[in-house]
Amino acid sequence: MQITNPNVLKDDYEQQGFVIVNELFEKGEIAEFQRVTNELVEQSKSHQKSDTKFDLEQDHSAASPRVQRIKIPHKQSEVFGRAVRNPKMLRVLKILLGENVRFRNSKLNIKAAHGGSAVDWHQDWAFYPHTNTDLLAVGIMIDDIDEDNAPLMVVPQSHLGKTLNHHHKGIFSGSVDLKNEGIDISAAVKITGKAGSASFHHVKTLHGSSPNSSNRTRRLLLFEFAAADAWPLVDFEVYGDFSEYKEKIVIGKNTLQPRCENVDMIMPYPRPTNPDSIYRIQESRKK
Ligand SMILES: O=C(O)CCC(=O)C(=O)O
Repeated sequence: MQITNPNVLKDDYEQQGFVIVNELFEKGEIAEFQRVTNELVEQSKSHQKSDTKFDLEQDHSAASPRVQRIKIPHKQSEVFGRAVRNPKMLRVLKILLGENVRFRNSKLNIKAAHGGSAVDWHQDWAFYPHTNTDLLAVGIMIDDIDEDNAPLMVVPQSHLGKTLNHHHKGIFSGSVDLKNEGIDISAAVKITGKAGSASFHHVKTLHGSSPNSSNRTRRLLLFEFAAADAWPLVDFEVYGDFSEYKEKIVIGKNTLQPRCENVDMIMPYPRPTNPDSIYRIQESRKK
């Protein structure tokens, strides 16, 4: 989709729980993202284990770096820091989230060719409930993504349904047991497009992705945003201290008056032993 008609974009998002905007970022911007991503992967060679900067695959080594996720890329590179306020993206955010919007956090998920871990089906809402559901994640394609290099998959209209159980044996596991929850994912849509294209998915939209069996890397930069009056109910520290919380306003202004919606939520507690990474959290269901 192109942003020719804001009402169509908003209606589509509200009805389906996601929209894709083709080539929102220009070729030059994407070339910068690719350059910086390559530099960060190069840096990962001196990291042996997952830490605050990187989640690493089991077979990661200096000779053959296998990064699962670059954590908080907006803090690791100015290029990503600036991208958080990209005017074309903010224009879309204003249409979808309104006059006052706050940036939450970022991550850059990498699925190396012939590998790359799956991300099991989940709703972001299970990880970070707020006082209302006006939150979304932007997925910016750093590579061309097609059906074969492990696209993000979303279940249309799932944001209109209930909050799903993301617990396993009483512990938060960050993933859904599809059978138990009676979920049919046959209607899932694969989010594909040229590098620079971006998807916007609602915080309650059920989504996931497979391992990458192709011979091409799949890199996806994710930025999370919230309406300014959606206050976090867990993990306030992700936003930083209160002055950073205010600085994270990217459109409009801050408010001290949360808007409280009557929405179902299940708190992501108790935490598993390694709560720092979605990959480690989701492993608990596979054990
Ligand atoms: O990288 C992907 O395909 C999935 C991203 C995602 O849902 C997440 O990291 O929470």
